[in-house]
Amino acid sequence: MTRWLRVATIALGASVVLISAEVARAESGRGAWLRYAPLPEALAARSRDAVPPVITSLNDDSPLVVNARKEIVRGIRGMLGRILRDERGMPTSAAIVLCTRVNCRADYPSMPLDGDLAADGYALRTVVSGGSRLLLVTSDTQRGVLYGAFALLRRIALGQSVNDLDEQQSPSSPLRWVNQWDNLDGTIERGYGGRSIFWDDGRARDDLTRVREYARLLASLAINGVSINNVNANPRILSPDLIPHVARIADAMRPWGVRVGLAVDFGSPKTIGGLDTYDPLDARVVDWWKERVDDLYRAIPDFAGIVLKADSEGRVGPSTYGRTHADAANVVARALEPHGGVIFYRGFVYDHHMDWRNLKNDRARAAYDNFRDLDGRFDDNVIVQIKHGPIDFQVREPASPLFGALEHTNVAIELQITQEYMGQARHTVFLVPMWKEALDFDLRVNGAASPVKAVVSGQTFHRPLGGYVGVANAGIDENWFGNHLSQANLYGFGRLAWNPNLGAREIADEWTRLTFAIDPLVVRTIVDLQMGSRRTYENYTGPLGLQTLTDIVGNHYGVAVEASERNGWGQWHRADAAGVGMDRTVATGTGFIGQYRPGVARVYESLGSCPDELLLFMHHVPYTYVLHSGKTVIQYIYDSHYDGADAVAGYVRSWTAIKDRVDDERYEAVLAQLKYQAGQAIVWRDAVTNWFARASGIPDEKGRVGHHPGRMEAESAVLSGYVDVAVTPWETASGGGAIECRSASCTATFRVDDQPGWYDVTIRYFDVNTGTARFRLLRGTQVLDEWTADDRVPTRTLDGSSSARRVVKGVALRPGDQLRVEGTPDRGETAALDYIEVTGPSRAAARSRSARPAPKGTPPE
Ligand code: GCW
Repeated sequence: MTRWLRVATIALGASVVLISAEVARAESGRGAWLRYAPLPEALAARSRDAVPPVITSLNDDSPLVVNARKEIVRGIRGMLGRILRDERGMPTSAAIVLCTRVNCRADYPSMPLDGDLAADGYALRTVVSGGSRLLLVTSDTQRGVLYGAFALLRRIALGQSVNDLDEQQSPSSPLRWVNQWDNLDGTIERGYGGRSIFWDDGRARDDLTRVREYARLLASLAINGVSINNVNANPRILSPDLIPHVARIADAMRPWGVRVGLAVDFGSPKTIGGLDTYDPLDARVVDWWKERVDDLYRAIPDFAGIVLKADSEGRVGPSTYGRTHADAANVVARALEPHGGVIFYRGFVYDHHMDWRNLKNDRARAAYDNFRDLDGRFDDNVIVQIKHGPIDFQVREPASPLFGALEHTNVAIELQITQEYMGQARHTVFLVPMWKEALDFDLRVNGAASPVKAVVSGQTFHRPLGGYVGVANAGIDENWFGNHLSQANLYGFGRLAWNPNLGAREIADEWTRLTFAIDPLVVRTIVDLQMGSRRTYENYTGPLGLQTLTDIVGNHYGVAVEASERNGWGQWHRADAAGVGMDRTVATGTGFIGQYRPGVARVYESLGSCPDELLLFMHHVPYTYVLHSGKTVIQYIYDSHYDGADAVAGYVRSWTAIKDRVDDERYEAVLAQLKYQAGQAIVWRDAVTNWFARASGIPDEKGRVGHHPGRMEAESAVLSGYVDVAVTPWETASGGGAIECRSASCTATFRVDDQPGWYDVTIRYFDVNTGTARFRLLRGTQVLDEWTADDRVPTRTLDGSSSARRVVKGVALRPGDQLRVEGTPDRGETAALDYIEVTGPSRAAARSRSARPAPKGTPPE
C-alpha cells in the first residue's frame, strides 16, 4: 500500500524540478537496495523517455542472462511503471540489448565493442543501428552481462541519465567473496540477523527462497563467491551425505553468478576420513583430499573453492606434524587445481595462550610472524586471507603489516561486515570509512606509494589472484542483519570490492537513495548519520587505539574495560595506575612496528609522529601525556566518551526529523534501535570514564565524570523486597552495584525534591535473556508507565550488555513526590535496577539560576 505524501523541490543537475515522492507505508527491508520503489514523477518521466520499450538478448538463454533480462523488466516496472516487451533475438526497433561480446558480434559485426574489459567487467553503450536506438549491455562473460544489468538499474534508481550511455567498468580484483559463519545446526557464529538461510538441523533448508534472494543481492554487488559454512568448520561438511545439500544450495545461487565454496576442518582426513593422520605430507592424506574434492566437483562442477582456518583458536592444523601453513594450504590447493578451484588460507593464526606477564609478547605480531617466511611457498591457487588489521576487527587498528610483506603470495583482505566488535547491529556503525582507511593505507613498499588496495588487487607485486572477502553473516530476519542501517555495510563491501576508489560518502549516498528515498532531507540525514557513526562508536567504546573495550572473553558486545587483561588472548591495553597503551615500538616494546616497511615504521615508532588515533595501539604513555590535539590522554578519554554519547542522542533527534519521509515500519524500527544505542552509549561512557578516573586518580577537568545531576542510585532508594547486589565488572553499574528482586514482586521508592516542573525520568534497569520481567513506574498511586524486559541481549548476567533504559518524558513533579519502580521477576530475570535519573528543562533552568554570578555587592559566602 502506498500514499502520496508531499511535493518536494530538489535540484537535478542545473535545473530545479518539482518532484513528488511516494512513500510506502511499510517496508520490511527484505528488498534492501533492490526494492525498485517508484521514482519521483519528474525523474521517472525523464527516464521513461530514455528507456526503450523492448528488451532482448542475443544468442543467449543462459540462466544468468535470463535473470538479467527479468531483473531489468522488474526494475523498470517498479521504478518507472512501465512493462517492457520481453523479446529474443535481433531487435527491430529501439531496444535494450543484452549480450556477451562474442554473441553480439555474431549479429552485429560492426558494433563498436572494443575496449579492455577484465573478467566480469561490463559496458553500457547507446548505439544506433539500422535506424534504431539500442541500449547495449555487454561483457565478455554472462556474469558481466548480469552485472551490467544491475548497473543500468542503479543508474536509473539514482536518477542518473541513461540517454547517451558510454560506460565501461571492470572489477578491481578477480575474487570478491563473502564468508558466512553458518553452522550446520542453523545458528550463525557472530550473526545478528537471525538463523541461517542455508542450514537447519544439520542439512540444507528445504525452502531455499532466501538463498536465491541473497544470491540476487550479492550479484547486484558483483560478488562472485560465497562460502556457506563457519570457518570453525564442522568436519561433517565434507561427508558424502552432505554433498547433495551443498549442491542444492549451489544450484540456487548459480543463476546469479555466485559460486559456492566451503570452509573445511583440517583434521577431516582423520575425523571423518577414517585415516589415523591428517599430516599434509602423508600420501594417504593427499589422496583423501583429492578424492573428496573430486566428489565435490562431480556434484558441483563450478564449485568455487575452500576456506581453511588452521592452527588458530583451537582448530587443528599442520603444526601437529611440524608442517608449515604452506604444506597445509598446498595439499588442498593441489586437489582443487585440476578443477580450477582456489583455497583461501586464513592468515588469522595466533596463540591464544600467550603469557600476559611478558611485555614483549604481542598478538599483533602473529600474522606476520607466522607467514612472512613462507612467502613464495604457496601454490598459485592459494590466497592468504588477511584480516584488515593485525588484531581482530577492532574499532581502530592500523592495516596489517603482512600486506606489505608477501611479495610472492596471493593475498585477499578480510573485512568483517557483521558487526561483531562494532555493536552487533544493535548499534549503527557504518564500516566503509574504516575499510577505506585500511585500503588506502600506504605500505611504502620500496619507499613508493603502495596502498593495501593495490596489493590485494595483485597490482603491487604482480600477482595473478587477489581480492576481497567479507564476513557477512546475513540471516533469515526480514532485514537480513537485524538492523536496517547495517545493510549499508554489505552494500559498501561489495561496492569497494568492485572499486576501492569509490568514496565512503558516495557509497553511503547511493545506498541511502536506493534503500530509503531520494528525498534530499532523508539522504542528508542518513548519510550524515552513517558517515559519523564509526567515529562516534570509537569515541564511546575505545578511542586513541585502545581497541573496543568490550568483554573479549565473552560476548564481545558490552563494555568491560579489563576483560582484555591478564589472560592469554592478547588484546591487551595495559592500563594501570601510571599509564595506558601497548608499547609496540622496536626500541623498547614488542617490536611490532618493525614489521612495517621503514617509511611506515618511522611514523609509528616516534611519539612525535604517531597519529593520536593510534597512539595507545603503538605506545604506552602516562595519562598526562599531551596529544597533538593539545589535550592530555586522560582528558581525551573523558571528552571523547561524552562526545560519543552526545552524538548518538543527536542521531535520535535527526532521525525523528524524517518521520513521514520514510515508511513507518522502517522508521519505527530504526528509531527504536537508535534510542537503544543512545542508552548503551551512556552505559559505555559512564563505565569507561569511571574506570579510567579510578585507575588514573585524575579527575575530569570538566567535572562530569562521576557526577550525574538528578541520578539516584537504586541502592539508596527505600526498598521493599529488592536487595543489593554487586555487579561485575563494577564499572557497568552506576555506583558499582544494583538491586534485584528475589521474590514475587518488589518496589524501590525514590523521593524527589526538585522544584515543581516538568521532568524526564530515566530508569536504568537490566534486561537479561532468560525471562521477561515486568516493570511499572508510579508517582504516588498513579501509574506513569509500564514495560517488559523482553530483549534478547547475549547475556544472562547483570552487566554492560544487559543494561537497558526506559525514558518517561514530561512528568510533572513537585518537591516531596515519591517515584516508585515496581519490578516483577520472571524465569531468572530479577527485574534488576541500577538507578533512576530525573532530568529535563526544569532541572537545567534551576542549574543555570544557581550558576548565575552573584549580584554586585553580595558578600562572598
Ligand atoms: O574474532 C574471532 C571471532 C570468532 C571467529 C574468529 C575468526 C569464526 O570472535 O568467532 O571465529 O575471530 O575469525 O576465525
